[in-house]
Parts: sequence; structure tokens; C-alpha cells
Amino acid sequence: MQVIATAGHVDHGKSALVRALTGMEPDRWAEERRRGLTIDLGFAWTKLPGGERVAFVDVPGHERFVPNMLAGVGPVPAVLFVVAADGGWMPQSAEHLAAIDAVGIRHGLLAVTRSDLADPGPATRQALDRIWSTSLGAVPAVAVSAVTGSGLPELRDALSRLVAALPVPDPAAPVRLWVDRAFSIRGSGTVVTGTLPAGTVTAGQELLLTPSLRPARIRGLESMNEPVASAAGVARVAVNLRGVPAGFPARGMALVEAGRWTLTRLVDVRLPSRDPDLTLPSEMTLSQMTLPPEMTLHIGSARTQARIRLLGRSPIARLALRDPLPLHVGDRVLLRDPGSAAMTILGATVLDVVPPALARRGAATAAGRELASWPDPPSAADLLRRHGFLRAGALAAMGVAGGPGPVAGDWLADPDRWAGLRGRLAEMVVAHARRDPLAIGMPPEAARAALGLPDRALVEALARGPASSGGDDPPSGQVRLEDGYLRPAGSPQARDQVPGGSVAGGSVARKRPPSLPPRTAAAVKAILADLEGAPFLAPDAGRLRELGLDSRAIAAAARAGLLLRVTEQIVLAPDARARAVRILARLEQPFTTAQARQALGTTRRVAIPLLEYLDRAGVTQRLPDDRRRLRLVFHRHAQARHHRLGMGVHQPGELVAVAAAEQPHLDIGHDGPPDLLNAR
Ligand SMILES: Nc1nc2c(ncn2[C@@H]2O[C@H](COP(=O)(O)OP(=O)(O)O)[C@@H](O)[C@H]2O)c(=O)[nH]1
Ligand SMILES: [Mg+2]
Repeated sequence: MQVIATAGHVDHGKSALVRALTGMEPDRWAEERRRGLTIDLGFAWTKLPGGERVAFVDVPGHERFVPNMLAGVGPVPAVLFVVAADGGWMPQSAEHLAAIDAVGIRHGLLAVTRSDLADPGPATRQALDRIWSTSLGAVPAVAVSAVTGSGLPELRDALSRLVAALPVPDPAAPVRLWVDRAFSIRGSGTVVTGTLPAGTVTAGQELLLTPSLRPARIRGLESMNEPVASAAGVARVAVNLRGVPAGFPARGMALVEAGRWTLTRLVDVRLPSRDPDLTLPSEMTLSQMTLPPEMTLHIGSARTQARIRLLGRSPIARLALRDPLPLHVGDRVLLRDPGSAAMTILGATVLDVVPPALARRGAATAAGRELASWPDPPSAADLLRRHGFLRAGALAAMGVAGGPGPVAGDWLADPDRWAGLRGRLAEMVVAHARRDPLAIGMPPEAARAALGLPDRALVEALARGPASSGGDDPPSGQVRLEDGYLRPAGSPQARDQVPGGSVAGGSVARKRPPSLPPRTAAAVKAILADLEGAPFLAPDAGRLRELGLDSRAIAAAARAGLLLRVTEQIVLAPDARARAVRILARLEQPFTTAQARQALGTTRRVAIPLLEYLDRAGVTQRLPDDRRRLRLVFHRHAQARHHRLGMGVHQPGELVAVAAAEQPHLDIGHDGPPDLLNAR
């Protein structure tokens, strides 16, 4: 199916022609029929000789009803341009043609009507000459009479050829159905009609009604008065909506698919660099022409007011819309100045539907220069260059396909911007580490804010580096992300300075520890040597002071996985916890503090905080009588592994030992119980 709109001056025979072609009455209103004047859009359809079905949107020709005409022409792919043989080229002939050109309609046909009243030759030549230089280009012309019927078979054949040559739109394209009529039917409820230019609507589908974004489910669907389960554009459709009160929908609203359009009040557009208004000399440029500060913007069946700001001396303008519209990059919008003496109709191409603010001095001029160099329509690369970062979903909602793969999550990045940021992040992290060597590293959130990035995941992706980085570190130095902090990659690693054997194996070895200043690393080495023979005799305050291990240094060493910090002042080797669990598992359960202290070979000064630490970690359970027992704890991974290995029955202690030994180091001094253990 195809949809064709009529166009042409009032009283030139548009409605009569549609009536003759379809046998249907396009003038729907009693007032229209009484006055013999089309006021609003009319709809009629027929089958062409080739079997193709075609619907006509019959528009009013009178200058007072140009907005209605634009609502009808907005979404259609082709026009039937009508000129009366006895009337010739008239003001609304010119205005309609300018509108068609502004919308960018490329397919059409000229019908010279009332050819029973005058020689159609002069009017045909006049019209073809005008049409030729517009988006319609060269069109076939047919002389007809709606009264005698002469020329009608030829016109039908020409329409058949026109329809056959029209492009078939993508049935998977995003749905945007501009409402041109809304009414309610007793028993059915709210109905809206429109020309579906592309995509598919289906009964049961949920769409959103703009600008409110009110959800509206399709209860039923008709195309040309016949119920259908679905309709693919191009089609005339009547949609029965559920969830929308009668009287709510109106012309200019649109039914759209969620997530596939950008509802916006601000757009950057390209104006024609030459004014198509035929009343101005054609060599006059926009910069010489004074645009009114405000014009009426039309797209589809919608119209709203647009404040216009030219960006520098370019043909680029920023439009601030009174009402939000569902738009895509590449959309054609029409700007009209109803107040001007000389009619002004401009077609503009939407270049950006979420344009960035123009805050800096000179930003407008720079933006104008940049956008003027963009192709029509702009590509994903153009938009990414402007925005730096866009979510894949946002780009899709702009109607822009393609683009590079995401750099993090669903974030797309401009390749140049991305490369530059990697260098800046490295510099920042190095500077941060130099300022504060004991710091755990730079929080990614701080880096995100400093780089002005929209999401921390981008910082983390920058730190991970390009997937295919060669063996050599770039000279600027790279960054690594460890334990949730950013550190320079090239810095010496504290762990290398500690005897390998004294560092706990397993879980700690999986992580790359951050660098510690040499003094702290040496102190840790000394502590671990002290603990070699008596693993639960924690160094006392004097020893810590002597080694220069203040609470900051202890915290840094604990984060690096080199020490287990039981409390601020009680530190053990990182494997102390797993060792303690193994020892306590051998005791009869429950056990007293004294029994535990004895088995661990330590003092009350260490035993009590250590047991409390194990309580918090969910390893031990303190009973009301102050005794403790090991909890029956299943670590998810341990449990999974047991199942995988087909292990049979286990003693509670054994399971706990497996679970606890598999825990990565937990510094739970401040944060309470960790969530890594799952008590059952
Ligand atoms: N003689 C003659 N009259 C026509 C023809 N087509 C339309 N008319 C008359 O011209 C007038 C305007 O026609 P109408 O279809 O309403 O024009 P519209 O304003 O372009 O829709 C009406 O009185 C029609 O009867 C035609 O081919 N021959
Ligand atoms: Mg009419």
C-alpha cells in the first residue's frame, strides 16, 4: 500500500479528482460539502490497475488552511500535484510546492485538471517548469477532467507506475505514527488515525503517546476500513487505543515505540544555504536574509513554535521548541513564518537532537562551523565527535545507526577523545601517587569527576587499557585498577620486596598488591619474620612504633594483602585467619576463650579481638554462655566445588576450613561482617 497527498491551489479540482479516482468523498465535514471547500484533511482509497492499493490524503488548498495541508503532506512519500488548466500557477500552487520541497518529498505526478475548460498546455508547461527545480524534479504530467472523465485512465496508469517506483520502507524501522485525526467510537473507545511512513504496528503492541509519553496499547487496528492484525508502512491506519481516555489524543501527537525516539525541545538544524522562497533573489544567502526570531515548525502532523538562533555565520541554527517532539537526527522539519507578508517556508535538516549547551564564549560560532561540515544525514562518528560519549541506546534513540563498539558497558566513545583521555588519566594517577605515596590509590570517582566523564565505568575501562596493547608500556606510563583504586602501573611493587614464602598463598596471590613505600615494605617484612615462629603473638605497640608502622601504614599494608589487621593495633600475617580456623576446628565444639587462646598459642590481648574478628566474619558464633563454635558455613564457591568434585559427607569444621581458606583477605575492621560468607 502507498499513500499519496494532493497539493495545489484552492478550487483547482483536487477533491473532485480524488472523488473521481476513488468513488469516495474526501470532504468529510458537512460544512466542507455545503461550502464546496476543503477545510481539513480528507481520506479516500482505491485499487490501481496494477492491483496496488493506494490511499489519498486530500489537503485543503486555501491559504488559511496551510497548517492542515502541512499535516497531511508531512508523513507521505509522494504527491499528486494539481493545477487547473483554466487557472494556471497560483499563490498556493507556489506555497504548496515550497512546502513539498522543504519536506523533501521526491516522488510525484502533475495532474492538470479542468482540462475540459481550457487548453491544458500552458498550465502544464508553467507547472512543470516550477516543479522541476524542487525535490520532486522531473515528474510525469497528465491532463484530466473530473467532469468528462477524460484522462482518468492515463492518470491511473501513471499512478500505478509512480507507486511501483516508490521505495519500500523498512518494516523494522522505528514506529512514529503522527496523529492526524482522533475520535471515539461508542463501545470501542479512543481511535487515532495517521499515515504510517515506515515500521510495523501490531494489535497488542504498546506504544507511547507523545509528548506526554503516556503508554497506549493497540487494542485493534484498521487499514482502509478493514480490520488487520498488523500494518507495515507506508499505510493509512486507524488505531484503537487502550489506556487513553477519549478526548486526550489530538493532531500533532505521535504514537512512538519506546526507546527508539528522542523527545526533545532543543535541536540543531541545517537551514538551506540558499533561500528557496521564490520572492527573494536566488543568490541571496541566509546570512543576508533576516530570519524572524521565531517561526512555526512543522513535522508530520505536528506544529509548534521555534525560537531561532543562528550559530555564527553558518547555515546552522539552534531551535528551542515550545513543545517537545519525538525526533531523529536526519529528520526534515519545515519552518514557516505565517505572519510575514512574503510567505517564507524553509526546510531544515535535524543534525542533533540533544545538542550540548553553548556556554563558552565563541561556542556558538564553533558549533556552527563544526555542524556546517557535517554530511546529510550525519553519521554516528560525527555525533560521537561532538558528544565524546554516547550510550548505544541514546544513539539508537537519535535514529543513528552504526558506530564503533562500546568501550565500557553500553558506552560508545569518540576514538580520538578516548585516546587522549587515556594519557590524561595516566598523568593524573601518577601525580596523585607522587603527592601521597601511602594513599591506597586514586578513587575512580575522583578521576571520573576530574576528567568530566559521565560514568565511572569509563574510567575503569580507560585503566584496563586497549585490548591489544603491545608488550611495551607507553612512555606516558599506564594505569592499573586494583581493589577498586587507580595506581600507576610502572611503580615498584611492595610485594617483590617481601619474602615470597611469608605471604599467604591462595587468595592473596591472585591479586597484584599495590606498591608500598620502601620503609613500610621493610617494616612489614620485619613483622612477618617476627610472626614466623609464633603466628598469633601479634607485635605490641612498642614494636610497631619502633618499625614506624602507624595506623595509616598498617592500613596500606592490609589493603595490599600483606598484613591481616585484626584491630587498629593488632596485626597478623595474612594467612592467620585460615590458620586459626584450622586450629579451632580441631577443638571440641563449643570452646571457651581460654581453650582457644591456648590452642592458638597466644595471649588474651590477641585472642579476644581475634575471636571477635572471627565472630564478625561469620566464622565463629558466640553463644550466650560466652563459649564459641565454628559456624556451619558454606561458601558459595566451596559448596559448588564440593558438588563438582562429588564429595560426600563432611565434618562441619572441615567445610568451614575450606570456606575460610578460600576467602580473599577481608579487612573487616570497620565495615562489619562481610557478605562473602553465606550462613545457612
Ligand atoms: N468542469 C470541471 N470542473 C471541475 C473539474 N474538477 C473540479 N471541478 C470543479 O471545480 C470546483 C472546485 O473543485 P474542488 O475539487 O473542490 O477543488 P479543490 O479546492 O482543489 O479541492 C468544483 O466546483 C468542481 O466541481 C473538472 O475537471 N472539470
Ligand atoms: Mg478540496
